[in-house]
Amino acid sequence: MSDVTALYYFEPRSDTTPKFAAQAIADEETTGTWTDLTTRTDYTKRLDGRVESVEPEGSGYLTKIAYPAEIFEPGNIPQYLSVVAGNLFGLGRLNSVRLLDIFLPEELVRFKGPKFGIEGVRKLIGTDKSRRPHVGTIIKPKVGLNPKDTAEVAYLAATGGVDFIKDDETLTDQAFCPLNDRVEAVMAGLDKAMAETGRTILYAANVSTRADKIVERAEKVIECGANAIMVDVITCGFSAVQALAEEPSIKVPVHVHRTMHAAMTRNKKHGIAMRPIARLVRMAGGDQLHTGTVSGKMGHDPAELLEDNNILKEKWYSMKPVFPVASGGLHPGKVNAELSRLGNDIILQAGGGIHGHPEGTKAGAMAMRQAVDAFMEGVTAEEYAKNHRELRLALEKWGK
Ligand code: RUB
Repeated sequence: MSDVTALYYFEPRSDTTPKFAAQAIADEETTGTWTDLTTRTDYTKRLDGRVESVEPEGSGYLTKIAYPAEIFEPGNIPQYLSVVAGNLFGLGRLNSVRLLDIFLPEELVRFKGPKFGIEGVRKLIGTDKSRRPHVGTIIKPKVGLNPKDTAEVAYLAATGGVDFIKDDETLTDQAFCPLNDRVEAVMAGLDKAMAETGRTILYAANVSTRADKIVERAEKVIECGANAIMVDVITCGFSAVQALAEEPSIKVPVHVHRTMHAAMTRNKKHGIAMRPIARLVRMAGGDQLHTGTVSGKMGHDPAELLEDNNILKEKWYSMKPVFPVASGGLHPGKVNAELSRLGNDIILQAGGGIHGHPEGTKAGAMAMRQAVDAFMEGVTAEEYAKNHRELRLALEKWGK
């Protein structure tokens, strides 16, 4: 089996050479420690990490470290992370270190991956022929609505044209909006919308909770009618995504949100980039994953984002591609910028950009869809807005 390679950016402490700092990572994560060991016998030395390269990059260095595959337990993502993204972040010899990517041999990528993936989700929605981008919404306000009002907002968004509706990350099973009641109410609203429009609209109920309850919670919401589920991968863990995706009784797409990710991903010098997270979510079986926008409200690096989305979509052993989700501060005026950079295999999600429309949720959903239609027809949003009132009102409120 070939080695696992990890790519890091790092800045060494002023009294440490770059080579020594990189070696400290390789040692810490394999057979070594800060001193010689009497217990490091010859037969353990085959499991030593190796510094493959150290090259200057900006104000620091890039290093590739090879870890022998034998130190990984196949299928155990938490264990993979404790090697490639473990104690190294706290090493005093490094002022900062950021995991940029990981390259795993096939034997360590023997995961089922997404059950649905891009094609499976497209088939459910009915866009496998048109190939148009999907439009989703997050019910807003993110918390506060009761099940009846949540269902009404979902119904309006659905009849306005969204393909996908999700709970916000802070909404789980609070007393003001009990989860199962919410799912039953929302799905009744969506059934009505589906009967009226003939379209399937997915609703991902947020099942994020403690490890020992999450599968049970997902099974219950599916029993209540949910046709998708949502989980927060950083707060619940990769194991939660895997448990949900690999559970045979769960036959709906798994939407993966990433709240808290920026604590790791945002700092360019320290932490974990989105790329390894994207790879692991694909392995764990997420069908849709938030990766960011090129023009939205969250910090973003378009070059990194494009490559992250590529990691989700490119051929990777036998695993299906994951649908990337662009979300955060989007509105109809930003659709063209997003689609021109991100392509058609994307879910554009707008919360405020739909429910904040001057004429309400339904008009907001219509405006988002009109902006997507304009893009598909190769027309600017301004041009399209001349004959589409909802889009015009959105552009007047938010601009481009
Ligand atoms: C967006 C929203 C999402 C964030 C997550 O709401 O609720 O949770 O986009 O960010 P709005 P990311 O459309 O009102 O801004 O997708 O970057 O993880």
